[in-house]
Order: sequence, then C-alpha cells, then structure tokens
Amino acid sequence: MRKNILVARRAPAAVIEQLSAQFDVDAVQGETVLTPDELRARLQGKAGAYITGSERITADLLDACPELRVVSTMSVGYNHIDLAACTARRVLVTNTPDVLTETTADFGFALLMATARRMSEGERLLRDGQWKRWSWDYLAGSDIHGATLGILGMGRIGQAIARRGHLGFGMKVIYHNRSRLPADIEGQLGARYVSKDELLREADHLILVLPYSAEAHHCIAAGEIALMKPTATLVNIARGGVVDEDALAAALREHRIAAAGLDVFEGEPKVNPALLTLPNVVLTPHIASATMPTRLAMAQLAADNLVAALTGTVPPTPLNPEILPA
Ligand code: 8YV
Repeated sequence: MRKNILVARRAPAAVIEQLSAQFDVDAVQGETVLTPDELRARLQGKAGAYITGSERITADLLDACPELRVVSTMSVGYNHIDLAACTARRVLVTNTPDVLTETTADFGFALLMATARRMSEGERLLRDGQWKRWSWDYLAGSDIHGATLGILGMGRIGQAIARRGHLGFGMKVIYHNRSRLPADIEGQLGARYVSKDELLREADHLILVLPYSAEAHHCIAAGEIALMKPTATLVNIARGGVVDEDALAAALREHRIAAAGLDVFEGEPKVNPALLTLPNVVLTPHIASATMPTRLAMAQLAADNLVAALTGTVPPTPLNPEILPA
C-alpha cells in the first residue's frame, strides 16, 4: 500500500514528481504557510512529513499524529523539531547539512562586508538623494582585511567562514565553540581557540554561526555586548533567538558597537521594530542559503532522505540514526 506524506511548503516540481512516484502526496500549494493547527490536521494519517525550518514538530504534535514515522526538514538547523520527543517515539528525523555550507559561508561573509563597509546605509542615502559631496570621513567604515574575525560556533559553516577570512582576507581568526577543533584543522584555518569573553573583547568582527538551543538563547545580550569594542561589528546568520534584539538595538543606537548585520530574527518574519529605524544595521530576510543551486540541492536531499527512510533504506543524513534497525 502506498504511504501518505505531507509536503508542508511549496517545493520544486521535480521533488513533488519524485515523491509522487512512490507516495500519495498532499502538497501545500502556493505561498501558504500552515498554522500549527493546520499542520496537525494535514498530518493526520501521514507516514512522512517534508517540512522547512519553520514548521514546529513538538511532542504534542507527534502524539496527535501517531502514524508519522519520518520528519525530513529542508534545513540544516533543527531547533524547530523536538528531536528527543521524536527519538522517544521512534520517529526518524533527517536534515540537510553540507549542501548549504559554502553558500551560507559566502553570505555570512557578504553580510559582514556590507555591514563593516556600510553598504546599505550608503545605498539608502544615495536613493534618497542625500549623496551631496565627498568628505574625508563620509560613510567611513572598518576594514575587513587584516582585522580580527571572531566566530562563535565552529561547525561546518563556521569553518568555511574561517577559511575565507584566513586565506582570502588575511584575517586573524579566533573562535569559541563547545569543543575545540583538532590542532591540524586549527592550523589549516589559522584559527585560535579562545574563551567566549576573549572572543567578545578581541573581535573586530564577530559572526554568530552556532546552532540554536535552550543554552544558546540570548547568549549575546547586554553583558556580552558590553565586552565588545565600540568599533566592532556583529553578524548573525545563526538563529534570531541567540541575540537579545532589544539589547542589541540599544547598543547600536548608543554606538556602543559600530554596526550589525542580521539575517535571522527572533520573531521572523516579523522584525523587532527597534531595529528597523537604525541606520547602522543591515537587515536581510533569512536568505543565507538562498542560491538556486543550493536550494535545489537542499530540496533534493530532503526528498532523498524521506524516500530512503520510508522505503526501509538508510537515509543519507539522519539526525537520530540510533533508531534505525541494526
Ligand atoms: C533555511 C536555514 O533556508 O538550513 C537552515 O537551517 O536556516 C536555512 O538554510 C531555512 O531554515 C528554511 O528551511
């Protein structure tokens, strides 16, 4: 008997075609975003769920959908999924690591450069007819090359950013992470492990790339920002919840740090209004992985994971492989 699956957000046609060849697919159409209640209703009787980083999979939802066996998310981050609850109920969870690493690192670097070199601020002034004359300190920002790059979270994406900073821009790279990298990898990346306080104090540019978790919630708040240089920039491509946005907005307003670049927001797609009016913050709508080749690769990997898991083979990138049969 064909299994029923839900594709909870519009997906590439090729993916729907591939899934439809094996399963009965209930695919959400257009730009619809399911509410939690709608997600619960649409998951009834479904063995598989193809989701994105926005659909929350909670213990309550799993209990309400006992036929659900596999959750495949088209994202590397999986803080929207209660993994422990899934594992306890023997629901297999997969994500899409690796395929987005370089694209996301490119974007992190682009956001860092746009922020440090005040690109959005300059474009806004130009478009508003406010570009009148040259003056020596007009839109003067801070240098990238030769500066100290601080990385909080040294996973795959953090390492790809370190490589860009070290090899491409001659930056001094320091990082803080739950665990230290092996010495040979540190050597290749030119990266030095430091305490979180040292990272905050020494970085000219601090980029947040750590996974979101309860411990990471607001790990950059007023106290942490107070340790940073007044000339520093802060870039967040992790999850909005790692930064206390009110504290950040206050620091930017009072020029206690120079600038911030944010691709992720605590209440996204809603953005904290305190950030919207500040000139010294670059704001982008969670697009760090958004190139066509990378999004297609993510969509394909999410589909391959779902097909494998529901047809009894080992999926390429499981998050709780311990529940797979030995
Ligand atoms: C996704 C991301 O675009 O992979 C992640 O964790 O944050 C982004 O690449 C987003 O989560 C939608 O799935």
